[in-house]
Amino acid sequence: MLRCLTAGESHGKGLVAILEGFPAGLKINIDFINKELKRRQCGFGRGKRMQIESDKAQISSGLKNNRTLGSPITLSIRNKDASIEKLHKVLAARPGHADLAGILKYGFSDIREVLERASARSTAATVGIGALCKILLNEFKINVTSRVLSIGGESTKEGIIAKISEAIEEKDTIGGIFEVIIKNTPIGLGSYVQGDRRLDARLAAAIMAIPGVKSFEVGLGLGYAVSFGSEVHDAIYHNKTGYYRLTNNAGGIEGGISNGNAIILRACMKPISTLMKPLDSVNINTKKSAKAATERSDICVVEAAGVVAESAAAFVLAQAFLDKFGSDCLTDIKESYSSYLKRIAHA
Ligand code: EPS
Repeated sequence: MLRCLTAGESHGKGLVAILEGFPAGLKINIDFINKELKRRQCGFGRGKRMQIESDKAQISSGLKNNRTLGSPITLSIRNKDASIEKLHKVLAARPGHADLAGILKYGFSDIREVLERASARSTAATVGIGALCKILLNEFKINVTSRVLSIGGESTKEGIIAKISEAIEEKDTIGGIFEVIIKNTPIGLGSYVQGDRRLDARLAAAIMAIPGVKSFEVGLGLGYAVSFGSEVHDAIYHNKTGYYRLTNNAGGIEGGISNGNAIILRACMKPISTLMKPLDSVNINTKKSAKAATERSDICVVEAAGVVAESAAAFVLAQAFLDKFGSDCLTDIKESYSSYLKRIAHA
């Protein structure tokens, strides 16, 4: 089974990711990975850290002549700002972040020791892993993209820019909704036989694991709550090319299994917790009222969250794909995939 672990603090030496269970024989283009890392740093409203870091991936295992060996792939991203030992103590928890729960859970007396790992900086490693998975999925013409649907309730370009500008003006932050679209997924990834094998359950966990994401839906999502079944379930037809639907309210997944339609996911990224006009908080030493800590941060990260969510989804799709078609060697996987497609074409 495809597994991954990430490690690293926002101002430590850097971020590390290990991807285990990836097939042998795949050519890896490091430039593509670095382009994905660059995409993560973009977006109107991103913070000053993005001008400091030019995230580049180093791969130190699992490849020979840029081709995978089937052994664990170690990817690292160095931090230019590696000032963790010199940074000041943080004593007033930021409402909305892991600060207060974190120091109580781990017994810290400095919130810095929470925020270093809780920071969204960790998503650079997620994107490194996701880029490797996108290269694999691309071999089977499966592609993953994202788009911003709305920011602060605005969905036109002008409205979005105005809303983020207003947040900048007001020293505030703003969130919004992004969508992830996965095309050319075959029927049959995931399964109904066990909750943790349902593809939508795995995608939900992966997207909700992105710092700041507060809601997740597939296809019509909450729209199902206000509809009759006859209005929303996607009727099934068949012609010489096989089964097809005229609608995709299910967002490409039924019963925990991909149904061959585009997988459509939507999620809400909350306004960043660090506010330059901080909210009321408490000094964890004196227990006296204090304004929350203000750290260098972002105004709006919805676009970046969409890029991170692409990677999180790509990992889940690669995992489900390798579960179904094998994970040792790219040539065998291609053969297994093509015989499966032949079988279901005539089913
Ligand atoms: C981020 C890096 C962090 C934050 C931000 C996102 O770097 P620094 O703390 O040095 O500025 O800017 O983290 C958050 C918004 C958050 O809420 O944790 C990044 O690389 O995406």
